[in-house]
Parts: sequence; C-alpha cells; structure tokens
Amino acid sequence: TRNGGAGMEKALSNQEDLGGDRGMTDDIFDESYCEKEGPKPARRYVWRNIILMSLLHLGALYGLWLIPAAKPVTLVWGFLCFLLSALGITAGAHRIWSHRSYKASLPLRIFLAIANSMAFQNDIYEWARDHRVHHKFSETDADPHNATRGFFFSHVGWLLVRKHPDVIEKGRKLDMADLKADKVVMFQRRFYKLSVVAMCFLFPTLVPWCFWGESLRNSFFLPAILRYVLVLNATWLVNSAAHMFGNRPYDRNINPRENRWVTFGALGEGFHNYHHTFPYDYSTSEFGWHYNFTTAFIDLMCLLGLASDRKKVSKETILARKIRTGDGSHNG
Ligand code: ST9
Ligand code: ZN
Ligand code: ZN
Repeated sequence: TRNGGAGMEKALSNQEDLGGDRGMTDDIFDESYCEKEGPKPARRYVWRNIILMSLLHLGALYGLWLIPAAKPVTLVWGFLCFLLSALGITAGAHRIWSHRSYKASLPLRIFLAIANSMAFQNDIYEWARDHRVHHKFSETDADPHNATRGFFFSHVGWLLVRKHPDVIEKGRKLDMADLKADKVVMFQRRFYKLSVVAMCFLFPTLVPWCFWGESLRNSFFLPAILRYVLVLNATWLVNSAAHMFGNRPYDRNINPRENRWVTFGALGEGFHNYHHTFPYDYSTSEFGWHYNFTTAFIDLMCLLGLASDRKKVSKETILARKIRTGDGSHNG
C-alpha cells in the first residue's frame, strides 16, 4: 500500500483482515494519538452557518405544513430525490470515496458524483477527508464530530463552530492521493457550488413545476428544501444517535453502536459498531440486504457490470471478533 509496510502491519494486527488491498488504510483507528494536555481551545461560533441552518430548518417545517396541499406525484418525486441524494452519500462519498470498499466504473462514479451534489454535504473530497479523520481518530479532539462532546455537537453543532485545530492538523497528514487522482472527484470539487445550485435546488424544483404543473412553492419547499433537510438529519443521526444508542456486538470498547432506526433512515448505514470495527466492508454490515438499500444498489451495479471488487469480511473473522471483543448481544 501507499502507507508502506509499517502501516499495513498495524492495520492487520488491529483489524484482523483488510479485505484485500484498497490502496489506502487511513480509515483505520490510530491508537497512538493522544489528545493534547491543558485547556481546550475556546468554542468559536460561525454565525453565518447558525443563521442559514436555522432558516433551512424553518423552511423544512413549512414544507411539512405544505404536504397536504401537494400533488401525490410531487411527494413521490420528493421521495425519489431523497433516495438519489442519499445514494450519493452512502454508495458514493462513504463506501467508495472514503473507504474504497468497492470499485466503480467511470459512468457510475459520474452518476454518484451528481447525486452527491444533490445531497449538498460538502464536496466529496472534503467529506471523505473529514470522514477518514473521524475513523482514524474517533471520539478524540481530531474527530470533526467527536461524539464525546454530546449529541448536539456530533449531530449538527460541529458544522456551526470552528474546527478543533487537531482535526485540521491530523487531516492534513492523511493520505488523500487516491482522491486527488480521481478526475470525477476533482471535477466535482472544482464546480461544486454550481453543481449544488443545479442539483440540490433547481433540478428537484423544476421537474414538478414543468412536468405536472405543481405550484412553484410546493415544488421548492418539498422535493428541494424538506428533502434536503431530511437527508441531512438522517446522515447526522449516524454521527449522533448511532454513536450513543444501541448494542455493540463486535467491539464493546468503542462507542459506535448498532442502531436499527438510524439504519432504516440512512439506507443501511446504522450498523455502526460493525462499520467502525470493519470499515473496509462494502456492506457496512454482516447481514447483506437486510435494512440495507445501499448494499442492494451496489450489488445491482455489480450485476450490470458497473461496479466490482466488493470487499467483504469473512464470517469466521466476524465470529472470532464477536467472541473476542463483542458485548455478547450477538443480535445485530
Ligand atoms: C454536512 C456534512 O452535513 C455531513 C457529514 C456527515 C458525515 C456522516 C458520516 C456517517 C457515516 C456515513 C453514513 C452516511 C449516511 C447517509 C444517509 C443518507 C440518508 N483535514 O472547513 P474550514 C482545512 S455539510 C484537513 O473552513 P473552520 C481546510 O481545507 C452541510 N484539512 O474550517 C481549510 O484549509 P485552507 C452543508 C482540513 O474554519 C482550513 O482547514 N455544509 C480539514 O474551522 C479551514 O477549513 C455546511 O454546513 C480536515 N479534516 O470552519 C458547511 N478540515 O485554509 C459546513 C478543514 O488551506 N462547513 N481543513 O483551504 C463550514 O462552514 C466550516 O467547515 C466550519 C468549520 C464552520 C464547520
Ligand atoms: Zn462513526
Ligand atoms: Zn465510514
């Protein structure tokens, strides 16, 4: 790997199995990091974000109020937009670009990058960098949404204040060569703002307005604003709720947990104790399609020849790990 022998050896002894060579190991927990001693840096609010995030959520509440007045086909469209933008995060930014847990062909990567702009959660490069430090330095100062700072901070608070300096310091040392070499990722980063305006706001609004004469107000507040806020909160619940509530069948020594409610809303991303234990597994779970739309999508893409090389942890390795470090619940 690019990390050299030492990194590889460490990863293997910590995680038992890398599931093949992914060309990166910077999502593996680093036990050698220690938080700096002394007082923590002061919290610095970013008022622009606080105001915009509040307005956005008020807009979503207004969207909820408008639901009874909307045409049913607009609600179906809003749901489709939810699925599409969520896949841009789960199958795209998360399972390919943060963890390299499977390979996607150029057309699939283009599709997922467009879907990712629809989700407007920072560009793929920034998302994956924050996510790799989240795994590598989980629940420390260098974790952007450190869950030991509470539910609110790990849910949305971290987007409303300046980052802890260790996030940036450690993030700068990550190996991001694979993403820098991915033209789709770099192109999306270059045209990010434009792509967000087009895909997160204009496209979801214009389709119902042009094609079935939905009012402009319903078209904007339902498939654009409400859908955006629902995808955001479903994603954030993985960082907040799934780091606090649920069982730990694979590793009782870490905070991330198996949370069925989060899994349901996040298309399969709430098996979070499993995911932090085996971050390179393309399914983020040992149970295949069970509650896992994203895995079904990736399997379909493989069937169509658009994806390949899915990394999977063997049943024996999972069982051995459960017996060695699990909490004994064994019921996922
Ligand atoms: C959003 C993201 O919502 C959500 C991510 C969730 C992740 C979930 C993961 C869970 C698992 C997967 C499950 C998926 C489930 C999906 C379900 C779907 C249904 N390393 O950022 P700045 C550098 S976004 C290295 O300004 P501040 C940076 O490059 C929502 N370097 O920091 C820059 O350098 P330079 C919409 C880093 O000033 C400098 O530091 N977006 C790193 O502290 C300053 O960067 C928003 O709301 C790093 N990790 O500000 C915007 N980080 O100067 C949010 C930074 O050289 N962002 N750097 O260019 C912001 O406004 C700001 O980032 C801030 C911090 C205020 C939060
Ligand atoms: Zn996590
Ligand atoms: Zn992850």
